Amino acid sequence: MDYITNNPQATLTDGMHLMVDALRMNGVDTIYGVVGIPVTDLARHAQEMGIRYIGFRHEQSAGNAAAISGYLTRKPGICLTVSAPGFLNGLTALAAATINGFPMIQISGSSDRNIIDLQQGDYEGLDQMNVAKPFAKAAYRINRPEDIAVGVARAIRTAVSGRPGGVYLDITTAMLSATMDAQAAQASLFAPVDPAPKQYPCSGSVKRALKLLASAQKPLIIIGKGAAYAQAEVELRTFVERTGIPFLPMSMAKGLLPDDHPQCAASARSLVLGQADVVMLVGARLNWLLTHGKGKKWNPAAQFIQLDIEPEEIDSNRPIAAPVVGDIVSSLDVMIAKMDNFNIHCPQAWRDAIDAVKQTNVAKMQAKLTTLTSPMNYFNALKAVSDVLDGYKDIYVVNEGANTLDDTRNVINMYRPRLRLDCGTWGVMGIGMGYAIAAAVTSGRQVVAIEGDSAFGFSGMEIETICRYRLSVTVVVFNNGGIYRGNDPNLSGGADPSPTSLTPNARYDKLIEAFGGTAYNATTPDELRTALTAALTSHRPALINCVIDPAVGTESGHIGNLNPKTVAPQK
Ligand code: ADP
Ligand code: TPW
Ligand code: MG
Repeated sequence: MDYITNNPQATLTDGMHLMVDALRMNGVDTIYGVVGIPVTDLARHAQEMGIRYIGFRHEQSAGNAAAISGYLTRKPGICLTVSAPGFLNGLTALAAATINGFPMIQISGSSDRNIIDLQQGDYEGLDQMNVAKPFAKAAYRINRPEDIAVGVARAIRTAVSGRPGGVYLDITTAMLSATMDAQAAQASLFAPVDPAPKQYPCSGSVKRALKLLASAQKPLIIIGKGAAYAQAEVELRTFVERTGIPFLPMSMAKGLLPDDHPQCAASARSLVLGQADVVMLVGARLNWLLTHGKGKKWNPAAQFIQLDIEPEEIDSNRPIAAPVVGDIVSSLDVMIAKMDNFNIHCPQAWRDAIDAVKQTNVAKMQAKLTTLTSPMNYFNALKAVSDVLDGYKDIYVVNEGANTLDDTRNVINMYRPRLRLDCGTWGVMGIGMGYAIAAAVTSGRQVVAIEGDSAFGFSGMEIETICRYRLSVTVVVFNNGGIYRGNDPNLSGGADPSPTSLTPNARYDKLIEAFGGTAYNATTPDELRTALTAALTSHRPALINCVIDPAVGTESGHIGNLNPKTVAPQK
């Protein structure tokens, strides 16, 4: 199969072999995918040439794996899919990656253009590139082996430059088998130079921002996953500690500075949002997660500084008094260099007010965590998880669900950058196993995935993938028998389960036994602590079914207010 690439005498190569050469030249070391016509040989050959191929059970999980690998490594994660249905299965992950600002490339085989364009009904025929366009940062198609080098380079540069995102790269069946001169093919290959260049902010914008910050009585820094992606932890720590300003981490930015940092205001969130007079956003958008920077959660007189690489983001929801457009590391570098010219500080009264609220809220939380119930609730179960994870500060924590998501975010402290991976900007269910797999594959480290029982179901079959590749992943299923709750009635009084119900008393642990992983069932915090400790010590794939009271969840977790308000029709 590989005679052309390995034989310098050969005069011809083809699109499939050259595609692998181009990926290797660009440093691609892993492909996440599902094979079939027309990409099976491509995956085989990539593996043969030293690229790790991780085969999934569903393309959406492969796409999620590629997306989070892009977030973690700043190199685009590669997802390989077959035509039409495989492509569409992966597209959800590509769209979510674009929304989250994660660099990935979905490479999909596609069928015969002549047949597709005349809509004559090809095997798995779909006009994929045009379908992908609205869901991706960009979509490109390679029609000739001669264009592979440029096509791959273009996909990489687009994925990682500016605000990162998902790129769709269409490779046609005809292109994969089309031949070209092998020497010319090798000569055509290149890797893009500096695909994500530093972007310094202009000095006027930095001065404007520092001046505004110096005028604040109640300053606040909000850190988003853009800062985590930018790997700005060193600069951020310098800036935060030298100014003394409190900070609030967005979900995936937890750990960029440790959650137990004295300036962390996470447990006084309502206070700081409600009172801050100057807010500096660092790689965080004013989207729904921050109620668009307006409304009753915010001080109406607050003024904003925003550090972002994407100029169009500025003013997207409300006026920004001091935009700083550039990459976060460069922007913070310049701000740090210039900060001594401004009297930036944090008034003691503001710190004291925050500390007082923190103390009260931490005490309230402590009481919840230590109150035992039978069955367990989210808080006493999470206390058990937290007790164990405090000894594993380098572990990845993947997290999805509603109550399981919100309560875990609040209870489980993060101490290191980029270790918390969750549903992200869209609040997507189904990222769990894909993210867990890629975190384990890219780092070689341990992963714990804390999953609502509903959330787990979206990617649950990938536990077979976890077992097949013997990844050190422990899945903890918070099993309350449903979406939000397991005890909702069917309003008709009929026999069918309610829309939010799942099987009561399901044993998710039994699933992993089928594939040789280790199964645990935990009904008390002590059992959970013991099971999680054993699972992590073993370094083997494991699943803990964690039995949670079906009655304790809240509708939609912390965002029940987003449900449409309806009234029953008058009878
Ligand atoms: P969160 O959900 O944590 O609030 P968002 O995803 O809403 O964070 O915002 C991340 C922001 O960070 C985006 O607006 C994106 O353009 C920006 N961003 C991403 N990478 C960089 C970077 N290297 N430098 C500057 N801004 C970045
Ligand atoms: C792709 C809607 C939001 S949260 C959730 C669903 C289905 C599951 C909540 O139940 P879970 O957690 O996981 O058991 P818990 O602890 O509250 O019981 N489809 C997609 N994404 C979303 N967000 C939904 C549906 C949803
Ligand atoms: Mg549930």
